Amino acid sequence: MLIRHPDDIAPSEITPRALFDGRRDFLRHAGLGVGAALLYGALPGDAHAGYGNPSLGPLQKSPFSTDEKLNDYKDITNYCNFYEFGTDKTDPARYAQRMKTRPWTVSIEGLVHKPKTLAIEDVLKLAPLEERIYRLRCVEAWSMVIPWVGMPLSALLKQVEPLGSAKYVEFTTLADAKTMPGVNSRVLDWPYVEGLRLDEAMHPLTLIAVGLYGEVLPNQNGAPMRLVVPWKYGFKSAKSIVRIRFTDKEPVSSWTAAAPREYGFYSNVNPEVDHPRWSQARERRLGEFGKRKTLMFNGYGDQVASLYTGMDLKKNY
Ligand SMILES: Nc1nc2c(c(=O)[nH]1)N[C@H]1C(S)=C(S)[C@@H](COP(=O)(O)O)O[C@H]1N2
Ligand SMILES: [Mo]
Repeated sequence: MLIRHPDDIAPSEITPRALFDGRRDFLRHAGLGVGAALLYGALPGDAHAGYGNPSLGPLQKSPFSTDEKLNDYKDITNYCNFYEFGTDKTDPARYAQRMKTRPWTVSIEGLVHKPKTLAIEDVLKLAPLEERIYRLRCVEAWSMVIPWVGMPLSALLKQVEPLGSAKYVEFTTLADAKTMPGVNSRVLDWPYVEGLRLDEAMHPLTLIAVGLYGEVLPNQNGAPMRLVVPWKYGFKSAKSIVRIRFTDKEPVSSWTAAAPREYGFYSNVNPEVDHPRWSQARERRLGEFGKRKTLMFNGYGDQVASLYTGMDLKKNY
């Protein structure tokens, strides 16, 4: 699998947007769905590119992808939560260009045999890059369908050989007051921290995303690497990760620290457990009028419900 780096890609290689959109429409109208997309994806030179960032293609297609209509690149990159840049949805698009994503390292440490600090270039070489089309469901009751590019988080975690005593994984993200204006405000305790149970972290659906729409991840979506945990509320998917730590204690995430009654450790998408201040039964898909029903585990129950057998999900919200 050839992984190309931003500098290797000539502007002439970038597929114009119309071509990409045209192909998607063709597939949808022909009713061919994911099967045909698999074939197309295997063709050399296929790249869902053309929005401005360097292409990451060619990409493997994932059987875990949904075939729902994708949200526009514009919505995905201009309607963001990244409080380090401000709390308005458009703040990240406006200010995140200041963040420096090269050089970038992530340290993987804690209860492991072989702690490591990896440069982002080395992370990109750990596994073939895949396209994963996932639903993202924010706790604020909106949702999107996003064509991520990434690799299973497990590919990264295996590098350090976790100890038997490791039960949880904690993610810490960048907090640089010089380039991130929101870090000077008190909305959250910085740096942003999130956590998963080890089995959730190792689950094949759990993704380290490095791109979207076939291109390098825009800064506002968490460049150069962010977590994507599609069956949990969006805030579990930490952006711009700098440290991953294995622990034997449940990590305290920033949102839980800020409001423990509102944001629990698990934060699995669950239409039956309301946020104390609003319902989680329905959601608005960006670009649609009206609301649709929220699905248990955001629709990923077949794959993940077994992680929680015997647990009371009203208590473990
Ligand atoms: N570092 C960091 N990561 C973060 C956040 C944040 O404020 N800071 N917001 C979270 C929330 S609430 C959501 S819904 C998703 C949004 O991801 P997107 O903007 O790429 O759609 O990022 C999550 N990751
Ligand atoms: Mo969110």
